[in-house]
Amino acid sequence: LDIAIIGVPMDLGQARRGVDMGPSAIRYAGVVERLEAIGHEVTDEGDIQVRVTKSSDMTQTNLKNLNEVRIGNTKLADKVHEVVTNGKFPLVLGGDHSIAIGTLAGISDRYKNLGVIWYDAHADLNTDETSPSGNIHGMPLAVSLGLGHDELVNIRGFAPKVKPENIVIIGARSIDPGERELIKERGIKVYTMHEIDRLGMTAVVEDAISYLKSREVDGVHLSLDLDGLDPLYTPGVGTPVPGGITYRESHLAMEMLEESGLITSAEFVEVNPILDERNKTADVAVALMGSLFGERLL
Ligand code: DIR
Ligand code: MN
Ligand code: MN
Ligand code: MN
Repeated sequence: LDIAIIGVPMDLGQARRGVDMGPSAIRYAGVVERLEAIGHEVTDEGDIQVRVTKSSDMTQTNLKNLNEVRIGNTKLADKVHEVVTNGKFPLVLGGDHSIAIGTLAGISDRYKNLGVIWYDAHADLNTDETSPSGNIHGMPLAVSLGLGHDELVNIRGFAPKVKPENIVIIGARSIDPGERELIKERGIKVYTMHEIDRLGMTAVVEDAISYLKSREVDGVHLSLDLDGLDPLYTPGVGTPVPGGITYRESHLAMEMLEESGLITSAEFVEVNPILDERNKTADVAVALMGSLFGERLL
């Protein structure tokens, strides 16, 4: 593959500082070298500029940092679109999960029937009306469905970016009331920790793959929030939730996704080195990328 790495030092979609250093931590953990060793062509496109000086929030809204989150995501969307248009595989490094708004906006006019795998402890399906926190990192999947604040929904001038029936959530264990309603109303496919415990990760990923194939998707974006894993393995995240996916299950999932040949773009988000233990979370992110991009022991 021809992989283009894009860093997004975004920390304005949630309340804890430090997640803007995620892209640096992941680079420090050796992402470029790791993917090159597999045999891929890797270009580091650098970071998207996020914090803008003299930006004021003119909009009446309960969403935190709406203006800067919108501007950062607009820049990211344009960059991702450029990379995809040039035939490269976008690998986006976060930053908080609000950046999925820009990533999906950039990909989705190339893939008209895009599938999305959302690997996360959370559903990220809140809107400006349902959000208990006002944090935009809890909203990107809803925004991509065309739900929520207009300024986020309409990035790159079209909406929605994704169809609800093309979404698969894996690892959910913290879902807010408004999100639960939306999941039921739109029939979004969710494998909670219950299904992972009960069926095992192999069956869950097999099922997710055949579901997306039955939807006849023309590409699949993997959006991996490191808090999808148990905080035992990825302590460097802003909103850890106990009872999560293990390190081995996550490698297995990545290997199965690689074998499926379905994945056409990916992002790894919510790495916060300030909250981490010796860059453990970034190391796990890079190890999982190894599996996702075809690293094998033998
Ligand atoms: C919560 C937390 N559902 C919210 N969301 C998080 O604020 O909307 N997403 N942490 O990753
Ligand atoms: Mn998330
Ligand atoms: Mn285009
Ligand atoms: Mn999460």
